[in-house]
Amino acid sequence: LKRRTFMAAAAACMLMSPIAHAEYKAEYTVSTVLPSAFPWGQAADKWVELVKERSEGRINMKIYSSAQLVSGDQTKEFSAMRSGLIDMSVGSTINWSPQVPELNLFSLPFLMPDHASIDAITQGEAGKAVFAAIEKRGVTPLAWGENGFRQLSNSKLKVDEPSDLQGLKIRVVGSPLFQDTFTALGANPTQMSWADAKPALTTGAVDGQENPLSVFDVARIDQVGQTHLTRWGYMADPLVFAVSTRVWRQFSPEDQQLLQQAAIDAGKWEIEKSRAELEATLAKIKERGVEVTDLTPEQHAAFVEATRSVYEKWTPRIGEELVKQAQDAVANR
Ligand code: X2X
Repeated sequence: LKRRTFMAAAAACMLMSPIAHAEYKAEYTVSTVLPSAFPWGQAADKWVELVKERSEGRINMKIYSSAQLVSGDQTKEFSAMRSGLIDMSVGSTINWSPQVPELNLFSLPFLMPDHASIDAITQGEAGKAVFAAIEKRGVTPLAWGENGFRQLSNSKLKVDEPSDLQGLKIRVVGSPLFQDTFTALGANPTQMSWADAKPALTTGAVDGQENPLSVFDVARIDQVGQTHLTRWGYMADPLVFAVSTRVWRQFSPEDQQLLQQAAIDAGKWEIEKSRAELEATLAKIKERGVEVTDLTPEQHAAFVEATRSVYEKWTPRIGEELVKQAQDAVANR
């Protein structure tokens, strides 16, 4: 009898222990824009897999790609997470920048010349400041991933100087900074979601677009007439693994730690993988007959000069101090 009482007490204890957390949802929604065929989707897959494994099935996440939880409007993802409509996300800094102005940092033309610069920013003081800005707005950021350096494609001509862009209709993401950058270059930018981008390229409603090589490759942008590609690397969009703060608070400290470590590991894995694949991706794109243009230092300088006004206009909106921290990180990388 004594033994039985002990067992019952132990069982009751287990039920009440923080590990049981009966109030957890059966499944947490994870929003992404790009699905599993892309590095972005793979980053989310990895996170979900690691969390499931390490929590021994206690925490289950389900990915909804193509921004379907916000009807394809990727610029609404952050607000939906903040309000708790979406539990978690692996999202691009570009898509969240309308709600978090500091995220425009990464879109400043030619701020980051290489991968080491991205890392110097995200892994340093500037990265911490960016995470604090996200946190302040009701979303808890956990780790960094990478969509990548965005390269310019079009169906009309080889682009190696700003004047080549004169009058070209370019699809850009729904962020005002992009509108400014392409306007400064003399192009005719049109904001639209990713869902609308490929149809617009197909019909010729737009002449060009900008996205990382992996996106150009997997989405087969070459098949919709995009035969010219310029590797100008004018900006790169990191991905952020994040949880709605309302949802975050419901997890035990141990599980918060588990979720964050899994995001860090998934992000590192995805960043390494997507960088390692770049050369092969480039070769594949060339094999498909796309004309790939690299800029000479002089041509590069002309693009920097042509977009300087955008850099200057947006610096105060992002925050002078944050931009300075990022510039220092790049200089000292
Ligand atoms: O819409 C795009 O271009 C994409 C898929 O790269 C982003 O979501 C930023």
